[in-house]
Amino acid sequence: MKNLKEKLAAVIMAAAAVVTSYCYAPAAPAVSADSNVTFSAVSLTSPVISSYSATDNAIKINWSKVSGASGYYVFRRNNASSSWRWIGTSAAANNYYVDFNISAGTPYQYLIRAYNSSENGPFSNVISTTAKPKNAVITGITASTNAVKVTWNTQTCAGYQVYMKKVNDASWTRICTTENPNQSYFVKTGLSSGTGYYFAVRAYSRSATRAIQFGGFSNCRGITTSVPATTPYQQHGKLSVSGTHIVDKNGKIFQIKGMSTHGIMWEDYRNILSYNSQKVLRDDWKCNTTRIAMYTEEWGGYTTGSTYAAQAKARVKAGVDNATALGMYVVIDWHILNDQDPRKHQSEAIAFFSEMASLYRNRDNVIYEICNEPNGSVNWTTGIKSYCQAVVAAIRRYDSDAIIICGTGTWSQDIDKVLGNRINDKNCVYALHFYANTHTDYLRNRLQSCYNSGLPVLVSEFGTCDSSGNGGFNTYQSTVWLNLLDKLGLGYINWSAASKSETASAFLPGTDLRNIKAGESQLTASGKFVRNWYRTH
Ligand code: IDC
Repeated sequence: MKNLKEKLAAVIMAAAAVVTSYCYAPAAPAVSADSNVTFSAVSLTSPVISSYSATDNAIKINWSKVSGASGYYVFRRNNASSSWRWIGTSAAANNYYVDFNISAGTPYQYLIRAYNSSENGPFSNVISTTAKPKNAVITGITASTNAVKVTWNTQTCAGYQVYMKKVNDASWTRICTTENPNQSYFVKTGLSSGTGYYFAVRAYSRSATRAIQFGGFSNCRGITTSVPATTPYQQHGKLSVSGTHIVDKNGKIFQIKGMSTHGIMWEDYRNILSYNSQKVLRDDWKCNTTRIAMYTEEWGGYTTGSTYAAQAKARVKAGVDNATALGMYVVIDWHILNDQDPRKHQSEAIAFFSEMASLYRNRDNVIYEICNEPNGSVNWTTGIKSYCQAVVAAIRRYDSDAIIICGTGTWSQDIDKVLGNRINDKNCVYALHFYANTHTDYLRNRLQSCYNSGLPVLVSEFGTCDSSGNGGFNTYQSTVWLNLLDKLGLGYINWSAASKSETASAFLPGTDLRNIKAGESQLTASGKFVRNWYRTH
């Protein structure tokens, strides 16, 4: 801000200049003031413009007084190729002139000459000046994990400087100078994640001699870089079915890889659902999914009495909460087996899944498996499909798009019976279960042909051994299976993250499932094989 006196002086000078220009327009230099202009018989000397100062709305030039002067004519041009214009007159008492008739951020050159009643003195030197640019204003700021983009409004100027400091830093660092008046943003890369940074911008202008005038600093804007997505759910988000695949929020094929509990009502096998143990499965095993096997009939299963039902539900919820806290996908498995025909407990299943779906309608990491393994005489067309339709409809009343896994006949092996006869629902997948030492090429061929026909299949349970769950650990057949599933981009979940003394168990008998350790020390042969596969595929 100019002080009042100067402003007043300028107004008076401007008025005087207008008046003078009507009655007496002093001659401007005809040629470049840089060349030698000589005058004959002069007594006034050439003034010297010694300095200038600028704001964004005024330029003040200062000179040494010339003796005998009655005043000074002030001339201005924009640049060497434009012509000089007389812009005002300054009184003899003054040795400065304030030019308010300027644009921010714009360069100007000035010269003056003294005059008195008998002559116009010689021209002064030329001074190259520039008005300060107006202050840039930061209008936007966005951050990724390691970069920040700062956006500002452009000004009339020569370029911009961007300054940054970390949240607790005392001083600012210049991180960018750009000689481009049209540049309106800068992206600072190489930042730390989860860290706060402040930014400020200023424009600068340049005189004809390239001397700089800085505009004031913009507003200061701060932002915290984001923390990288680390959990499976943060990375992949809501899942859906696309063609034969489960895809993630970005539409990319997503392979479910995880461990199934043993029955959560048996002994202490539910303990694997603790936060600690799930975290080990996520971080050390590289599992993205946990399957909670809630038996319906065996061993205090869900349908064996209200006390058992309440206990089972509480265990399911605790498991879902821990998996959710860890950003893992979680399958709620209505684990029919003895019951054979899913219709046997259809009304309980509808009530259970209605409750789960209304509870978890906003948890996009929750997946419903509505009948583990139908078996016996029931097949897809004679009962499984109608059951699935009824349970899917019950879930869809609350949750319109969660992934639902439909079991298939013969312990979830008859996926071929579903071909051409699917549930009318875009996010249903069909279960194929295999035990590597029992189910070999014929079942793989069935999978391949169903896949080729466009059926979305998920291996929601597999074992590395006999279908009994005990004996016959088979790394060769397990490897052939898992290679095929990887090749097709299909997911798989291993039976089981238990410590029961049987081949399918991943943990040695006696392992504290509530606090499993990373590494192999507690693992069976099957556990070592599966963990290693998950870590390397
Ligand atoms: C098995 C358990 C075993 C338990 C039995 C109960 O491993 O400890 O005694 O269930 O009937 C499946 C089933 C799964 C079986 C598993 C192994 O989904 O419940 O677990 N299996 O037999 N289908 C094929 C194999």
